[in-house]
Amino acid sequence: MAEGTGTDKGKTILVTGGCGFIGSNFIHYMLARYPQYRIINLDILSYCGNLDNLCEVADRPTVTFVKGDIADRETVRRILGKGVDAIVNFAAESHVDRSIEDPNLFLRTNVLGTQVLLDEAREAAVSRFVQISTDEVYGSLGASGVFTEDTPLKPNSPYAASKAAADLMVRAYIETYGIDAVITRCSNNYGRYQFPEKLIPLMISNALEDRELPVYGDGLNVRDWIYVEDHCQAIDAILHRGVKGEIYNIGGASERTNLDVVKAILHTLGKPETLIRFVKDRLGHDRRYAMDFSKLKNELGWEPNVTFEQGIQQTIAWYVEHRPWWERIKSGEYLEYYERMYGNR
Ligand code: NAD
Ligand code: TDX
Repeated sequence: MAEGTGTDKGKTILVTGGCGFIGSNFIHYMLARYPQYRIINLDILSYCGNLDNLCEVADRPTVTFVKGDIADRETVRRILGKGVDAIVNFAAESHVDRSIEDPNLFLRTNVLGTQVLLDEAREAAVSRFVQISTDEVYGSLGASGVFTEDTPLKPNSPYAASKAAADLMVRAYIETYGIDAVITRCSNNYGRYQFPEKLIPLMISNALEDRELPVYGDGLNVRDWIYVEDHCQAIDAILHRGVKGEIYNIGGASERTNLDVVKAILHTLGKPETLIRFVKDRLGHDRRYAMDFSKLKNELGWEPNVTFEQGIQQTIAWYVEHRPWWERIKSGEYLEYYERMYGNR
């Protein structure tokens, strides 16, 4: 899908899961970068979907919010019937620990929801479908090596398996029906609006409250951290210039152990390392992820701009300055608000 020029009326993009962490950052990014585009945000407002993430742009005439389920065919059909140029599918159950507790919803949303979107995109002849996948589909690395787009899929958690299944469904729709789709596989994101059940916002907010910081196992698991704005830029490049049927790895070139991340947060906030508490390890805990994103760099000219040291400082500053945002979540107040606004969630 070519970029809209300054003179055309712009494209209409359906963003699913736009009230979550990466989806909301992507909507902010797209509104700033392509003011002529129209964005339709389809989000079920699950426990982590938060309209607060978009309150600054809620009044924009170019953004429409639809509360609904990607697995609800009628809703998806109604939206696509209005004329949509591209779909960027962020909507998902995204937390590994929750998938270990109960995989059911992960299959429904991540696999069946994606399949409904693919079906309806095919029916409506949508020009581009971007499936937002994850590095976790490749499984776990030892001390050396990197994931390339050709690394076999070996998901270890129910979450990762559901994302891998969705990727295979996207592939099947490309091969069987010829739909124009691409798959992105990104490493661990961090930045503003991330739900405080994930490592970085949980640790920042716990440290600010002088609560213990629960580190799983020995704390030496390694993740490749990418600043969310860099991820949004990569998706922009792939949405507009990615080649039909291709998979693109996205990474931050910032491998850190969990312990290093937690210590950096404590150090910046001037809090003692005695707040760290080693707890029981996650079941099936992947040891290390590392991404080779040279395909995206060589073919579409993308690479990350923000170093981990810059990004973590900006992120910590945001959570310090936006304490009411995460306090409302941690207290459950925002869920009560949505129940009043939108009824049974
Ligand atoms: P998130 O959990 O913060 O947001 C998910 C959003 O999807 C929420 O707003 C939620 O309400 C919505 N949603 C859930 N079920 C839905 C349904 N049935 N219909 C419509 N909306 C629904 O997740 P995130 O961290 O922003 O991740 C977004 C996507 O990026 C996911 O697909 C995830 O697998 C992928 N991803 C995330 C990371 C990361 O580090 N966070 C890394 C790589 C890939
Ligand atoms: O309390 C914690 N203590 C801890 O040690 C939590 C929540 C996590 N961890 C560890 C587990 C992981 O090794 O920190 C690391 C990061 O954990 P998460 O933030 O839960 O992320 P991860 O499991 O790596 O998955 C994330 O990146 C890939 C996203 O949640 C996924 O949606 C994405 O696909």
